[in-house]
Amino acid sequence: MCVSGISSGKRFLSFERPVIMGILNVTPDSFSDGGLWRDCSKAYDHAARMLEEGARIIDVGGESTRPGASDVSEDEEMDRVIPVVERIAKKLDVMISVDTSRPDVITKAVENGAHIWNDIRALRLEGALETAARLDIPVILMHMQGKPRTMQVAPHYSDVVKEVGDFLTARADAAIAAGVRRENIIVDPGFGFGKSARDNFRLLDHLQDLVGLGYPLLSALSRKSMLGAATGIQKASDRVISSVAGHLISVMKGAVMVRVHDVAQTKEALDVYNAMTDSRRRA
Ligand code: YH5
Repeated sequence: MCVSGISSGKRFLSFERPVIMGILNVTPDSFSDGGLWRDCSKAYDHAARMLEEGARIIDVGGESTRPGASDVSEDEEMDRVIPVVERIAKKLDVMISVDTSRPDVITKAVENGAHIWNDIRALRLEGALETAARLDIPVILMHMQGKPRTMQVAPHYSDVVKEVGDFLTARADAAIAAGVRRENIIVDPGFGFGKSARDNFRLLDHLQDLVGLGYPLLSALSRKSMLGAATGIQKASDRVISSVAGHLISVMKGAVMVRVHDVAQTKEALDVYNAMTDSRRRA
């Protein structure tokens, strides 16, 4: 199946070239960038910078999903996310996704200008399927084994690629049954969510099988510990080159979106990929 892009409101995003989604953490305890962007104007400035560097989507997230992180109340998540979404939507020409599992948070975010629902729980919270159908916006369905707090305790699979593929198909089927349009579904293997380093690299190696499910695929391994396992680099913010490598591999296996901290460096690598694929089209 060939999906040309996604639409939300008046916006269209083409998948003819790989799309960079820039990560905007609005958590006070985000461990990868120290939660530097909690303050609304700092967050806005970072979004503007990622847009300049080549991001086509800004992913705003107010829930820390780091293993062992404390739960964030819905009010707290709203307070973190909504002002930032509103400001970006008013001022920047960019699509906005919101990294949330809560139907009321995405509803409010969409009222304030958000375009895409990025749900690490793949619409499994109560009311989520119905809300996705009602909002009629693109939704990212991610695989996770277990729950954020405990998912890295003892991840286990007999065939990780098959299990992740079956899960994503089942969630896409559930979404469609609830009234979500097929064109609005994006899938994501969920690197690092209840997976050992070996599981993660097996998924990366077989990413084309998941692309074969027939939905656009997002790869999100930016700065994650699987890269530390491969390189020995302990500090997450030092995993820039390994992140770029992992995302480039993903795109070469058919991913159409990459979720990254380091937009400029990712753009530089994808420019090379794009020059190569463009050479197939033009003389
Ligand atoms: C994802 O995979 N992940 S939040 C651990 C790290 C670095 C980064 C240092 N939201 C995903 O970004 N949404 C998050 O190690 C996501 N897919 C989608 N769709 C975790 C994160 C991170 C975790």
